[in-house]
Amino acid sequence: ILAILLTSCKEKTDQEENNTEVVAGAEKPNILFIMADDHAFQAISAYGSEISKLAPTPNIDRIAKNGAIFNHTYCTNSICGPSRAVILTGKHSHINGFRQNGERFDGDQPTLPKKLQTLGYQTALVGKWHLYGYPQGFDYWNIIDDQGHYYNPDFVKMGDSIQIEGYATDIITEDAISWLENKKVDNKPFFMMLHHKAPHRNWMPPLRYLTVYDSIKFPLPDSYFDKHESQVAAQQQLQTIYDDMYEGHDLKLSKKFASTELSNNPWTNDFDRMNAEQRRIWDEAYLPKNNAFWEANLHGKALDEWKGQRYLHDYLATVKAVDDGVGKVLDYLEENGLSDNTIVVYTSDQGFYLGEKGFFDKRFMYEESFRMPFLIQYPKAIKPGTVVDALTQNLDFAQTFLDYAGGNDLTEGMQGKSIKPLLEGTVEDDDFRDAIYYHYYDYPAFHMVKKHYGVKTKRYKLMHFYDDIDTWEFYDLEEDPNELHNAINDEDYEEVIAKLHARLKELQKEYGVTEKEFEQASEKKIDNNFKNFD
Ligand code: SGN
Ligand code: CA
Repeated sequence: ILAILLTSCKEKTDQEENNTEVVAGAEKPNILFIMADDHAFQAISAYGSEISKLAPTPNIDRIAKNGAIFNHTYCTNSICGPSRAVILTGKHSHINGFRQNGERFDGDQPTLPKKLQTLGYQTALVGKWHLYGYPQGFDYWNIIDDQGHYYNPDFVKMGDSIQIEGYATDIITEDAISWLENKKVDNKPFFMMLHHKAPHRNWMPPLRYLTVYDSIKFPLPDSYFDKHESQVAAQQQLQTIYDDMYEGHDLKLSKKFASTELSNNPWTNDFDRMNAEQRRIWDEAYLPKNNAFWEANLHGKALDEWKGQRYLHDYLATVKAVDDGVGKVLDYLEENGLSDNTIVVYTSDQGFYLGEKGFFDKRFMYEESFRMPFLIQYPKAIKPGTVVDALTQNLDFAQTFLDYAGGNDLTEGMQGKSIKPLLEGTVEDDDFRDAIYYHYYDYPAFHMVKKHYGVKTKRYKLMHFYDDIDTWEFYDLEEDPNELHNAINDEDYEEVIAKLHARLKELQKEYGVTEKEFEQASEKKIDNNFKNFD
């Protein structure tokens, strides 16, 4: 009898296990998409740069440890609104219609959150939006108004304008967690877009980190003083740290010794909106540093290097708060038993310069601004410590999430590819994609980076700057990883360049690029606010 009982008991357990497996297999994963604004991969320690070793991001790194890190994820158009529109639609800028900042996103078109809703998801968006017009496809949304502010920022919450006291990164994190906590329909899977404002310009750290890296001297990139001799468009940009930053607004420098009044500060509202206590703590932290600056009486190269240091200190301190926020959200998922069945992504809307070529900002198809950090965990299906070297793009995100959510039949018209097979090991990295297409349109605009488009393979890059110039650039990234020597006229590469030209044409055809794309797109701009404010 005992034997029979034991056998039947065992059978039951096996059956139960099988049942759980069936249910687990059918269960749709939650998706938590965390995206920062202008977060350079060089400032994430999982990517291993020297700078990030001195200013580590242990919580963002947790995602790579728990899951996978992508080394070759790129945007299609390195600028905020357009990148976000690509992520929402899975379509290139010329198809989704949002080519440059300041345009209005056509929210009536099909988007990822709308499709996930039809698959039974509850959806939420917290933080930066920057597509103008109210978001569609979200059951809950609370967006920062336009670019927003670091201190006491304005939000638009489900249509109502509100100002929230505090620091943007912390507010966004708290609001996201509070939505997770209070979700009305608990048996539905969730899709949340958690979009930080930080570490966007003007890099204002939280009060707790105003002096956090003061004892550290960060290495400036070797190309910090590069003069872009073979690069006409780079010669004409306005995003060089030591030429184009505003001493007050960007570098938080005082007008003179012993003063807390900021030097050149065209957008006073970033500081003026701090309350008296916040401003007191801020001034207490910056006054001694600014005094030390004035006492040092720096000129020339030393002054330029000081600017690079101040920039890195502030930028990385804002990153540290983002990392805290990621830690809080991961802890929340773990403590509430949600971790196993939740896909967590960490990325940025584009890359960013931390002094490479002397630059800040983004826009160029050069690696630092073109490449995005991309880390993903899904304990149920992704092996911890996975490294992916395939060429992937923000164009792929929508299809990837739909794939995981069981929505492969909802991808019509999308132009990317799900990366799920890469994570499951059913497609080899090198077989995923041989080349990617890029097109940047936002000119004339802030920083005056010329319009350009191009093609990139793992090893080579070909780009064409057009509109009021007509120059081609070519790089062999194995030989010249920092892209300092435009080799377009190098005869040794004639054949390679010809092949890239042909591949570029093919990609343009495949993605539906027409001649129209190369006409002036400026007339569509509604935000004309790009002049240099000197
Ligand atoms: C602001 C910044 C620019 C930045 C654009 C676009 N100036 O205008 O430096 O390039 O946003 O950034 S600021 O001093 O006002 O911050 S994006 O990430 O939104 O595309
Ligand atoms: Ca951005």
